[in-house]
Amino acid sequence: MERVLVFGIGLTGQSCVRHLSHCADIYVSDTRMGSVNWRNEFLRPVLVKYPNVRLIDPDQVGTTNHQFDVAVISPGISYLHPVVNRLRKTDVRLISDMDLFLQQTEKPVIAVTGTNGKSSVVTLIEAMLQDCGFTSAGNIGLPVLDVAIDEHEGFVLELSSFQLERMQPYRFRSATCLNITSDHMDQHASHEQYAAAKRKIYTHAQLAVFNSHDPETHPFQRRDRVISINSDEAWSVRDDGITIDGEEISTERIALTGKHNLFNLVCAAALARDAGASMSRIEEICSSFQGLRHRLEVIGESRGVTFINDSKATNVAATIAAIESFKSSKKRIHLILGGQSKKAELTGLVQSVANHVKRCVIFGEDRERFENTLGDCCPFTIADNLEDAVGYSMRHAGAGDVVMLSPAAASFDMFDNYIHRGDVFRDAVQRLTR
Ligand code: UMA
Repeated sequence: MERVLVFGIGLTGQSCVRHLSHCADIYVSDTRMGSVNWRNEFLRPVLVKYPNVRLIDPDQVGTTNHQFDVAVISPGISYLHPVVNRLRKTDVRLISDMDLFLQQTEKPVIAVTGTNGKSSVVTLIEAMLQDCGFTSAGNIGLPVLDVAIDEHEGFVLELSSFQLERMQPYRFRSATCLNITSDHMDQHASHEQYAAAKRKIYTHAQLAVFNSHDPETHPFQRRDRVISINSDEAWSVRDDGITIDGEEISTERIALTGKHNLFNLVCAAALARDAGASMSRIEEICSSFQGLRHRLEVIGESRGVTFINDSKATNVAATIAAIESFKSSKKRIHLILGGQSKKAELTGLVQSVANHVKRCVIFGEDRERFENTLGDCCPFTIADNLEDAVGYSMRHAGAGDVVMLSPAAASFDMFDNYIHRGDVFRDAVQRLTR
């Protein structure tokens, strides 16, 4: 049997152990092995269920004492990590859970990447293709190896830059890179390397769909089959609506707001239509889909103040899009932001904050970086935690204002993930508005 190292025991690592347990000699490792909480929550259930799985200290991985045939590296571990560097110097084959999944199926796969909007577009495509038996997986929250392949006719995969950089190029039925802005600079060597990982999605794709106005997201080479949104009149975004396969749909018939969402709709429709979605189903989704949880989600109203949870905004571009989506409503925004900035350039926020934000409350690990960047743009305060940030914003907000959590940063300094952060925000709002 092959000796397989599963490095990183989160959702992906666990799915790999389940998938490989019957056919390989499995070793697991994780950089969090010293944490009691992590051992109890993640490691123990794996070792109890799979007693043959062996645990190995990360310091030992890649040394002469421990050699493997194959290593699966979880997406949360940087390819620049010293353990990965050591492994690369051995004969080990580095593969990903995506490779293991894609080796098993000839069914159509639609692949979606981009810095922002991936989950919304994947959810839209899945809904548009509901009658055609497609299901979604990947970075959206479900490891691909946990998908029941036989029960579906096709797959819509959300792929992060980490998943793309560590998988073999695959012959997707269609692929898109929605946008590329600065993100994850703590885990990629450069912006160029991050962008290259994203554009790898097109390598063998049969159809490439992209925004003609955004050259950084275009395929490296000329392709036979493309939909170049906004240069192709049949697929475009206008101020008053969108055109899908030559058919105009006005904004009154679209539930989502914000120009970035109009692009997301056209892109999702192009990919879904190619895979068999009917126009009537696409139009139905355009008029009914109101967005995802934690994504510009209206979670309550009190004394005329609207509370918006945009916890999924884990980078600067997502927060700018959130602020700009209120441009035409002229509402005054009380913005709560901060967390782990991932070494991103924050100055992109300055103009939007100066133009549209009334007050900022800054919290989290990189609060000083946010303070130094935004300090002159609008009045601000520093909060110790998210609950205090909500309380402070509420005291200053008046009727017609918006209090919005849109952090422009990752959540891992204080929360399990962006979902946990959004739930804490919601609880604080509910408690304080009772
Ligand atoms: N970690 C360590 N040491 C390790 C392994 C992980 O500290 O040895 C940390 C990572 O740095 C990260 C956390 O643990 O902070 C989770 O990492 P993981 O690789 O165990 O993640 P999984 O639980 O397997 O979840 C991953 C994706 N997470 C990441 O890429 C960080 C999930 O995307 C995805 O839904 C899941 O696989 C199934 O495909 C989440 C995410 O935050 C939503 N993605 C990033 C994003 O969208 O910005 C890329």
